[in-house]
Amino acid sequence: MNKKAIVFLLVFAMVIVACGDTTDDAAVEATEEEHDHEGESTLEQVQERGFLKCGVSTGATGFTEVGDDGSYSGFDVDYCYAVAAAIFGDYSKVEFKQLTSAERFTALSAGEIDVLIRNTTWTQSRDTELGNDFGPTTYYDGQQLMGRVADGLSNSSTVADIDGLRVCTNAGTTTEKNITERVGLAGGTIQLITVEAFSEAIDKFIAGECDIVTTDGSGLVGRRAVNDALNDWVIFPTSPISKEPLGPTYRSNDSQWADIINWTVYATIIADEYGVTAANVDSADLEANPELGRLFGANDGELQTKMGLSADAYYNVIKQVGNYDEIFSRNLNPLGLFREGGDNDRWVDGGLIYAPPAR
Ligand SMILES: N[C@@H](CCC(=O)N[C@@H](CS)C(=O)NCC(=O)O)C(=O)O
Repeated sequence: MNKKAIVFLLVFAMVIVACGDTTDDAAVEATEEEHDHEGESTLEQVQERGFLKCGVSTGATGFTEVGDDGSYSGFDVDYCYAVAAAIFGDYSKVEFKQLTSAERFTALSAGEIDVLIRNTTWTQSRDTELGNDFGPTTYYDGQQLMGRVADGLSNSSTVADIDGLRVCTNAGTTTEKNITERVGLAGGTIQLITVEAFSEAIDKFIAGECDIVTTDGSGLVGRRAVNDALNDWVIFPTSPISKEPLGPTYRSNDSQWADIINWTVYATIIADEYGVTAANVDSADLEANPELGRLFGANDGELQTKMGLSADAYYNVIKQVGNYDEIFSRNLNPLGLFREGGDNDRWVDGGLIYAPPAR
């Protein structure tokens, strides 16, 4: 530990004693580590450490799942793997940190993680007040509600139909703010019950302790898909009550790091535009498609090396993790979530998934 770090820790310890407060060991360690690496870029810190620290959710079907063997999978998890593939040429060099909604931004600002990829909605206050910057939206979502047919609810119900009901969701989310605002506008009142992890909201829902659960539509579809108890539950309204653009989040004013994350996402989108997949990337015609050539390392890979990455960084992303469509399809199609005709379709097909040119 250098001198600065020791002084910092002493001052920090004095503040804690003075306030009679307790603190989170992990946050102290993370801050200590940050000070040890003062002057180093995020990329240098990650490269020196040898792995990426990626913040994911405590469990969101299709987005972050942990198998019995401790292995991670899901749409968000795949984007963590993609960033590791870009940096190390090895997608597996990731340490996942599961975070609840309420914990996520503190963990990011304390340096406990390098990037947050956790069904996180890009909002103005999170962008401007909380010290975050946001990468490209990887999944365009919107908030919906789930309730029981037995309570007279159907998929054509609206927020006006939940007056007087008990509504469960997790804390620290756009979800809790949106529902309160929308119910108020509809002239109703609800009893809002907030829990720490969304799985607790589902447990309460099943136990009959709440009449409605609400979160991003994908979260509801995911839970319903894997839970027999929820088969006769309906998701409404058909048009979501909010916009929830989900994507990677990182500390603000970290331009090189932002570029690395952003272009990892764009690389998966560009590869999808050309139909280049993990299986066929080695036979892609890079001369006939110069944009692909540049993305995959032509001209000594100057587009990538100028960002601090190896020339073949984005080739590795596609080879090891796949393009946007592969990532979407393998994780979300099994739940009944499809791109076709929706916001997550390619821009050329009427959707919003679009990348700037690799040039
Ligand atoms: N997109 C919203 C909601 C995010 C959220 O917490 N979603 C739930 C439902 S998918 C979740 O991830 N739960 C997992 C957890 O609580 O860790 C936000 O950014 O505030």
